Amino acid sequence: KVDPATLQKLESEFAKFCEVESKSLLKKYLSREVFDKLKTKKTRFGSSLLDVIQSGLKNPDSGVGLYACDPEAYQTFAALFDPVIEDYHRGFKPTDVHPPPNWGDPSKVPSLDPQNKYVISTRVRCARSLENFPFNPTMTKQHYIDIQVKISTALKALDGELKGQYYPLEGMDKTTQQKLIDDHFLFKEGDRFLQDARACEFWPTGRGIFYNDAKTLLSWCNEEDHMRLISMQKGGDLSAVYKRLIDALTKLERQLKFSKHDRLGFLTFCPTNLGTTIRASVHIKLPKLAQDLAKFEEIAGAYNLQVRGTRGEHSESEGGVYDVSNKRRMGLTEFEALMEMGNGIAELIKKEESM
Ligand code: ADP
Ligand code: CIR
Repeated sequence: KVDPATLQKLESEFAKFCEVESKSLLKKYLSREVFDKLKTKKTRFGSSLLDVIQSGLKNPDSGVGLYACDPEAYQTFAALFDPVIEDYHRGFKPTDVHPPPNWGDPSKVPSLDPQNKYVISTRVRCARSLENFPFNPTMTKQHYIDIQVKISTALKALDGELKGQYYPLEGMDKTTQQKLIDDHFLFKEGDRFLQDARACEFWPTGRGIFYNDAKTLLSWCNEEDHMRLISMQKGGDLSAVYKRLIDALTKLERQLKFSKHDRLGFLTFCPTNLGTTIRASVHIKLPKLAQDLAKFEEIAGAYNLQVRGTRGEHSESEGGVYDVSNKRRMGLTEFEALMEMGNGIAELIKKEESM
């Protein structure tokens, strides 16, 4: 049971949140009824509802506003997570089961922009958690260190085009770090949504980045998730980007055991990343469509696409460049998630050309 001080804090924070305006899914689904049902619950890791919702309470401009403080949170706080998951992943119901992994045939993926007119670069990433480790807010300093050893060791086994090196954030000079961020290779530092979810403890311990010489295969260690694997390159060759991700992941799977849930698929810290965990994106310039951002977002939304700024989530567009990706990651296969982006981008380009 939750201790009286936490319960009191939950009650007062919830009362305040009821007065605040917010478009977040937390606001939409944390009714008094759901709150009362969950406020005294605790997971085996000792996490309470406060640990799940604290980021969204402090940041009313969140899109979502909740995180799974530990792997059990999805079960314990299902009354809140389930409707958020159903809303974000476009109709994935509490009775639905995420399909088994299916990467399809990467050679069947068409090029996004054969004339090289609109697409600047293409990126596909996935997220993985390591089995038997908790998530950020419940991780000790030793967990961060142990995960970094496991992941950097596994990455060392990659060879050929995939061969690269792991660079811990600890000891990296600020200029190098900033250049990697500016070039879209490295995660940013000081994300307030993650900080307020207590996902940045012991920073920079255990955090780091792996990349090959060409910086076309990258991996992030212990940022939002234990591991992110990223394949990216200039231009619109989605097939090549996707194939590289599959090759690297297949090799890593031989050495690392990843957390997978019977119903939810691969487990991640943020409910938006569950299931396939795939975010396939392009950096794209569509000057006519982008003239009216609200309209652009509405059209993209009709193809289940999400629009982000040039530096990713919660950033603005720079020089007319947008990051457009598949929004849902659950209730469909990896191949379908990828093609959702591919097909949607083809439609957006058609629309741009007809304007
Ligand atoms: P994610 O959680 O998917 O990694 P973010 O929105 O945090 O997403 O973005 C991470 C980084 O990846 C940012 O620097 C962003 O600009 C970069 N990025 C995303 N898509 C592309 C792309 N198609 N080409 C180049 N950089 C990209
Ligand atoms: C928010 O609610 O805006 C942040 N907590 C981020 C949510 C989405 N995160 C993601 O797609 N990885």
